[in-house]
Amino acid sequence: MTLDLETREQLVATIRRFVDERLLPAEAEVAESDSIPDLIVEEMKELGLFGLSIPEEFGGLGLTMSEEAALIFEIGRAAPAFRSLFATNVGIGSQGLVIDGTPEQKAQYLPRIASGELIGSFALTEPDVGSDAGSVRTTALRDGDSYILNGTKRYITNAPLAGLFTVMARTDPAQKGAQGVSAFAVEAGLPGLSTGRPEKKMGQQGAHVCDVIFENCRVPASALIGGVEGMGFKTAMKVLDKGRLHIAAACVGLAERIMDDMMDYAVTRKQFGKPIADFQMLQVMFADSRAEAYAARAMVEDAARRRDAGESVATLASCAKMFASEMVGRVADRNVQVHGGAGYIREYRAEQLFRDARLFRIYEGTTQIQQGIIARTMAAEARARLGL
Ligand code: COS
Repeated sequence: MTLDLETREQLVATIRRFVDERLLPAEAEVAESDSIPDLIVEEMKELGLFGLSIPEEFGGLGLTMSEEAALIFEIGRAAPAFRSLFATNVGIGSQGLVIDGTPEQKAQYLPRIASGELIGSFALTEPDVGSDAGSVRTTALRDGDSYILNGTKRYITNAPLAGLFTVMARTDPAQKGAQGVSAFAVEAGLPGLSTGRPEKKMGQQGAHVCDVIFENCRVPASALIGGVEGMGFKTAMKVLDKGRLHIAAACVGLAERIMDDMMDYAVTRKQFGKPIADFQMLQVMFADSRAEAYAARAMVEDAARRRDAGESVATLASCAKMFASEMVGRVADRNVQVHGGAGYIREYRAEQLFRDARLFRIYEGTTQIQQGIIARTMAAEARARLGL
């Protein structure tokens, strides 16, 4: 859906108000209790946040990537744990079905994912398979009208709450690489499927990750996403292309919020008889932060617009994710520095946001993986130019 400008602005304003009035005041409690209050979760559902990217025919808002990014810039201003709760439904936990699912699979799951009744989760990473996503070891072997899954998935966001997993598993053990991997929509609660203990993390308290373990877990053959074996790695890559843009937008939102915190502190805190905002060495940090966040915002907006226009944006999504996640890391670090001693103290939030931001450079593909994707595209383009 392409919203008219007024509706889009209203939606953005509604989300901004929700962030200011409901999420920011709850941040400390969420960090302390490691959970998001039920009332806030209900409000998120009512706002349609779980279904931002799900087509309208399945009950979602059917937003374009540009519209989704505009909202994520706003939500991203709050501690990332809030966004994490619904982000798998908007991104990696639903898009396998949206992009490659059969009509039956979409009808079966997307309405409940859009409403937030079902939490979707994306199970790619394994104990021995991280960046090298084509080497998935979990197996899904055909047995009559079923597949039998065996293996362990690791660091799976929202797995403790999930009702549906998009699971990448090897259907053809003879194929060692990406070609032997298929994607499955696997419902929680099946015999042979269990989840591990939620991990204790560096930051983002309130968001939960754990192992997902398959022990002779029988799933119906109809769970094979798209109904075609061997397409799972490509499905995962397409999902991640979109996911990386979403993450980049979240980084922009968080950086903009951190800059607000930084400047509020800098104009009120006085040293040597004047606000520390007046000191040139700090001004360098402010200006660099503003310019870098603006650049990241422009990258996300451009890549999102191109994706909406039908262009392939895999490389641009990697550029945006790499730049924006590194950028928010620098901004979060400068904020700690500007706060001085207070930057190390829990009450001031600077240290929490610094820890929260650290994950962005890692998940949905590390900075080094993004660099590899970008560089390899550049080399392919050069070879094509030179006819090599
Ligand atoms: N969209 C569609 N298809 C894609 C694609 C994309 N973005 N990227 C790759 N493919 C296709 C390729 O075209 C190739 O197809 P063919 O076999 O038909 O030629 C196939 O997928 C295999 O691709 P490739 O050879 O590039 O795979 P690699 O094993 O070299 O892996 C990287 C590529 C490293 C980019 C991939 O493994 C990756 O993204 N790793 C990071 C994983 C990640 O983000 N993990 C985070 C956990 S999820 S939160």
